[in-house]
Amino acid sequence: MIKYSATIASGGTESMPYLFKGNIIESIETCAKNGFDAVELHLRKAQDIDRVLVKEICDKNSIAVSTIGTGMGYTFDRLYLTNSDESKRKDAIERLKEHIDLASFFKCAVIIGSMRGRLPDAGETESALKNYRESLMALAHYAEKRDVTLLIEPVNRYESNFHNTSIEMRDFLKSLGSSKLKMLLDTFHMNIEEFGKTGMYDSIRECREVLGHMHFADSNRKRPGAGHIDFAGILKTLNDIGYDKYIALECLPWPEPEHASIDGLRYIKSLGNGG
Ligand code: LER
Ligand code: MN
Repeated sequence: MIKYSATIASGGTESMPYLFKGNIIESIETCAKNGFDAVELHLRKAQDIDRVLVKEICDKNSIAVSTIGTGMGYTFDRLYLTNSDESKRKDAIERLKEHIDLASFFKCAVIIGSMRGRLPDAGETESALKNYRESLMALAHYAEKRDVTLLIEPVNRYESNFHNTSIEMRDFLKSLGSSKLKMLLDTFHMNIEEFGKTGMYDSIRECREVLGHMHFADSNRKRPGAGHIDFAGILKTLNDIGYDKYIALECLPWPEPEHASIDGLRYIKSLGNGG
């Protein structure tokens, strides 16, 4: 059965698509009260939270941690895996290893989206891709030993300039051949990058073997139902392929966090299995 998660962050700017920003403990309690099965924790650093306390609060409120989001490591600290500067690339790998350790504690998965980085606009593309591939393999080996899944996310062309589509990402992940490397599909990015009218559905079908997580946001990055993405069609496709993992609402807290989370969840649930 599909489970629902809400994005919560220890900080972040207004434009970041996390439902709740600020006090993690209060956010967990609110998400549990409002019917979410889990929270997706977006952290700049693994050390930003008291993991024992967070686990205690989750257990007390019967809510899980589905995933750890790492994008703030890129936004605030410019840490990324395609970096040609070896020492900075190592810092990015170390930061992600700390997230993997935290995920092993919560028995959840780690997202690598923005921290993939970009390829240089001219020259050095091959070496940046090589750095990226090697970094990801090192992280996959680290994650395999800790039984943690890494969710690699295609993001749209305005945020990165490689592996923007699901098929490119699927083929790349298959070429790496680690059972702990899975793909995260985000409807906001898919709406920009996938091909044709049925592109989003076809992509989900084509990627079913590697699909490990979903982010739901509407075309305007507001909660599902606030834009023009056909979530009934997406839910139907997910049900057709037997998807039984998490859907996390990674969307703007518009008009305010509680309204957005309650309304977004109610809207998706009202669509059932998409008909
Ligand atoms: C960024 O746009 C995004 O969708 C995040 O999930 C990536 O870390
Ligand atoms: Mn996302």
